[in-house]
Amino acid sequence: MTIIEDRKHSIPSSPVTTAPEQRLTILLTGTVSDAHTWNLVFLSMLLEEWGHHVVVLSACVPEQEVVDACQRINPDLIVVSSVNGHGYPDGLRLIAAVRELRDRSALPVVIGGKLGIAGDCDATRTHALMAAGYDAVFDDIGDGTMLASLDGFISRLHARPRPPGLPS
Ligand code: B12
Repeated sequence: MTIIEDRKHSIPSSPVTTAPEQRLTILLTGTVSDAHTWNLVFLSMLLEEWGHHVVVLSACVPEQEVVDACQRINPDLIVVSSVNGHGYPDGLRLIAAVRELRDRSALPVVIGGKLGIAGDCDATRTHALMAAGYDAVFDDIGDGTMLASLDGFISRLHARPRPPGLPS
């Protein structure tokens, strides 16, 4: 009960009146080895509450599936969630596959969760994830700030004009 109350206070309030031009299409995915799903359920509900359109690929998603979804959906942002402790190697493979899409070179991609086996991802690995192509790394170090940081990151993005024929 206490934990739920603590988390409630650390989550930014929901801008349910997000202006249409600020509404992002977000591709939310787990990583290839990660079977956890409540992280994805939680994040999808939160991002929707913040006013965005969320497409969820679920858990244990092969990199190619993320790449295919990226081509199909043309998201404004990819959010990768990993909590099983293998976020670093999984995350590196995933960002390498996404960054091979030359026409998506400017697509923002972030990763977060419980990224390291010991419960956190050390600074060297965080920098390696950034160097590999992530725009932000949100490691769950238990201080409850990561969701506010994600909110801050997203608020700096603006929905790009969408090519005709793609889902809004
Ligand atoms: C339930 C659970 C399971 C269930 C999952 C069922 C399901 N359908 O999801 C089962 C039993 C299947 C499971 C399996 C395993 N689990 Co497990 N599991 C948990 C448990 C108890 C709760 C996870 C949960 O649902 N939390 C609720 C969701 C809403 O929150 P969350 O996942 O913590 O995510 C939060 C943040 O991390 C953040 N977040 C997550 N992603 C992102 C992304 C971004 C961008 C941002 C900003 C934030 C963010 O937002 C969420 C809300 O705050 C945790 C321990 C715990 N108390 O957290 C262990 C835990 C995650 N599991 C763990 C492990 C090791 C495993 C196994 C490897 C165990 C094993 N030896 O088989 C396997 C993994 C198998 C695999 N292939 O992935 C470890 C991971 C250790 C680590 N990261 O260092 C944990 C932390 C337990 C522990 N303390 O050791 N698990």
